Amino acid sequence: MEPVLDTGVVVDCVLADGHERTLADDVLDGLTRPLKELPPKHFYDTRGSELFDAICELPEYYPTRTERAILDACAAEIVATTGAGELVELGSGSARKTRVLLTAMADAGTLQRYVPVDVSEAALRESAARLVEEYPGLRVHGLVGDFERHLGLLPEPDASRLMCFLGGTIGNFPPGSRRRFLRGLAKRLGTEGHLLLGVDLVKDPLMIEAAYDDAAGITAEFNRNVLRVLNRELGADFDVDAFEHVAFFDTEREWVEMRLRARSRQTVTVPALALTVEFAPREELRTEISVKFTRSRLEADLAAAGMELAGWFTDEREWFATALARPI
Ligand code: SAH
Ligand code: AVI
Repeated sequence: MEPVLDTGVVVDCVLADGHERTLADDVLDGLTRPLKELPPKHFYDTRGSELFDAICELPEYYPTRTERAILDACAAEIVATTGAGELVELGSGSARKTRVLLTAMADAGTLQRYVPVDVSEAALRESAARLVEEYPGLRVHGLVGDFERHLGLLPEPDASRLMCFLGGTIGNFPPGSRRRFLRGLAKRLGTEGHLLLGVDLVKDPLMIEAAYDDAAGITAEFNRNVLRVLNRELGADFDVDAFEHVAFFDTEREWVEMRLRARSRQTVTVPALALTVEFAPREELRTEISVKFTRSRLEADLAAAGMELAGWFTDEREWFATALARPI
């Protein structure tokens, strides 16, 4: 029998195809509402993940580089406080900033295992392969799945657990489900575990709007990519160019919204769902909200989820924050 090569990487995949991501249910539910809406997780096929990586490099998109600078400054302190040996990462994507945490754990001599969770299989497999090469002795146990539905399938902790949710992705949840989600995370930390949350902060609306409507049009392409996913996965016939990208900051709710606005009347069929959807001229489809936080808003969310702040790290201009939380 051929010897099985021990690459240090195990990947559990619980998503068979687009349907497994609840795409069909979400489309049927979301496109038949008075305000049409789709959840943002469907952006992230292989092309969507690449477009997101390109967004992270844009001059207007400040969250990625600001969060990285915060992590550079505070990773050693976080590892010392938590004694973490295992890093679980939700929505890990290409795991670029994760290296800052893994390096701090390696430097402290605690690093054992990395557990990335993402719906984007290609991004997860590529980053897992690169990380085991970069960190000798690191074990990676990935989960290709939906962090809203599959966290029960995470491996049991095998060292003190630090769970991280970077990039401000927690802001893509509406407020009610955000608290429910955080409550679920608290249960997976164990008594010794910690949660590290990246949150984008409330600031000048013009700066936020520019970050979600860049001059090069990459965010617009990322936004329209969800229509390509529907065309491919469900046989829909969206004319992708007939929809324009819209991004605006809602000052009352303190979140930025991305929408797709029909340039003219559109009739779209979705054969897989036996569905026909009409868009009036200028009718909008909401594709994402991205909540901007204050420290007190996050503290209230954590309290509602049975957690408390154990650390709050931010940049000089207070554009972004990295919050360390633990169960009460
Ligand atoms: N953490 C990275 C990537 C953020 S982009 C960073 O900070 O730059 C959001 C990531 O979450 C993407 O990789 C996307 O594929 C993943 N994602 C979005 N919704 C998800 C869901 N419901 N379950 C699992 N992964 C999800
Ligand atoms: C993944 N998430 C935190 C990004 C955000 O900023 O809300 C997704 C994104 N949407 C547009 N640009 C980036």
